[in-house]
Amino acid sequence: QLEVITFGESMGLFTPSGDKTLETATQYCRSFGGAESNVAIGLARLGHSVGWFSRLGQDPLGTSILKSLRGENVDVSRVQLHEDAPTGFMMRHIKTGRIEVFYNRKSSAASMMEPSDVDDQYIQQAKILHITGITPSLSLSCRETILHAVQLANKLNVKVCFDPNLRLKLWSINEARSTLLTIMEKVDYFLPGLEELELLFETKDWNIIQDKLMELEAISIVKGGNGLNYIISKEGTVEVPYELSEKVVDTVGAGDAFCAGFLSGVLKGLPLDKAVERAHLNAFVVIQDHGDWEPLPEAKTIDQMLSKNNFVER
Ligand code: KDG
Repeated sequence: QLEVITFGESMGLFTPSGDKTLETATQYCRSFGGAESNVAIGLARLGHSVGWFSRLGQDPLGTSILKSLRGENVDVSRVQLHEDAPTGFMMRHIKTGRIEVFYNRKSSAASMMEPSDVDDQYIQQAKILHITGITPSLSLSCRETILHAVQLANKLNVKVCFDPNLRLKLWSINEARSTLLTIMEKVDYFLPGLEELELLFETKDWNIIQDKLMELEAISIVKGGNGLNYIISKEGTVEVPYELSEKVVDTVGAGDAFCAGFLSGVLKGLPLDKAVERAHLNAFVVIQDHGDWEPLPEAKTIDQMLSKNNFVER
């Protein structure tokens, strides 16, 4: 029995070591990244049972991603390794807040996912299916796979959590808009950032944005980015204030950490504002260190932060 199932592309991640650019660096740190597998690791570290599936190439990047996720206690029993398509990779350089990303993921194994990759029995056992808007941008068959998975989860009464994760390097805003707006109508939890909403709804008017979210069946959790997160449902808007971090090292992966913390709160049966508080704390920890998933905290750390105990390791 798994509490959460998620799927999407994970890729090798190369980051220049030292202060060089993607083009001039000769030494790179290798890790991996993928929004959904980041969420899976986050949930596993918080003590939840979670499965992630995808297609990976039968190559060193693919097998190392598989082993790392298995080592993080993520169920990878439905992952397929393919000999005829490679694991994608990305190169990323973060300098004074500016993020430069290069993707090499066209025709990757993951981009070949098909609706038949979604195993009904596997999904049926879960309480929540977590998806992101990256997957439908990868290929037509990935778009069909996401729509099929959402439809299946709706039919099986499995709740769906959706982070739009708008990636304009992967598709145009018009393509993204039509697909993501369709998906958001069919989910239970919608976790966008404020900027993403402004782009998707083509307005910066917060009142219009709130009205549009209130029309949805979903409960929306909006990452405000300004010391306030918002819970928006048919009943209205609840503001959940949070403390801004003084130390920001690397914000990549913060959204995934937020999703993992939120879902953990929901699975624990907490009121939504408490789940959002956990979401924020999870992200708060992640932005203070390097790596998309490496700094994700264990449940113990979050509990200590919540109980305001001094965090003394020894
Ligand atoms: O959410 C963090 C992601 O940006 C990263 O891990 C890679 O999934 C990724 C993507 O497609 O950008």
